[in-house]
Amino acid sequence: MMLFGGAVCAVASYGLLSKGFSNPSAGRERAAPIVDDFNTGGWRVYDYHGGLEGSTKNVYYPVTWEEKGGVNDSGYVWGDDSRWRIDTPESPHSILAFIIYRSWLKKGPVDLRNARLSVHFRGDKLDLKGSRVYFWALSNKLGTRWHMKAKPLAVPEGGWSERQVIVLEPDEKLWNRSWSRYPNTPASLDEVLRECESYGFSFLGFNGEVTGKFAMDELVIEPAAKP
Ligand SMILES: [Ca+2]
Repeated sequence: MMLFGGAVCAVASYGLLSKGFSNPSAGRERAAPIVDDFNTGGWRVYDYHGGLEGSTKNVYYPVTWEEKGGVNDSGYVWGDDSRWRIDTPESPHSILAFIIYRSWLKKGPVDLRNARLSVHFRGDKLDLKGSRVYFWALSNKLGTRWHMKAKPLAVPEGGWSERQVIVLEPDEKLWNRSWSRYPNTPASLDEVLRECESYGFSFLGFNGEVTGKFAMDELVIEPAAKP
């Protein structure tokens, strides 16, 4: 079953092709899946002003990479409260615990409309302070971030979650626009997902700064086929 052409070998080991990833769009153009197996690190943790009140400086700390201990004892990454900070310009306030810009990888924007995302999370002494974890997407050019509020993701304590799957449906009822650099002309969800330049996972709904260790592994994003 050749869902992704030449990239099929890269994802076959993740079991995607045999676990409900149907292929209703055979024959239509589909971008290669984005596979972060974290066997070489990557990603960062966002501290929106580095502790300097009034600063507009953005601080991105590297995640910690572990060679083993992830899913099937593979490599994985984690961040903790020594690196993240509550992002107060966001509504509601967020903590952008995991963040990546495509430009860091020297790659252009990606169309995430109707993409299928899967990921594993783990918490260790993670106190969510009543929050949950959500996927978010950003268009830097249009200066707008949306969070997929309808699809919170689980973070089990002391062990890895199952592979969690969400479909990034471009339906604004399922999302919350949490920030815009241009409040009078924020970008629509469709615009942000169509040319997504940055994405990641946030804590939302906390009653204080989330503390502890938050780990991620085997993130796979499969762009939808072009209509
Ligand atoms: Ca891994």
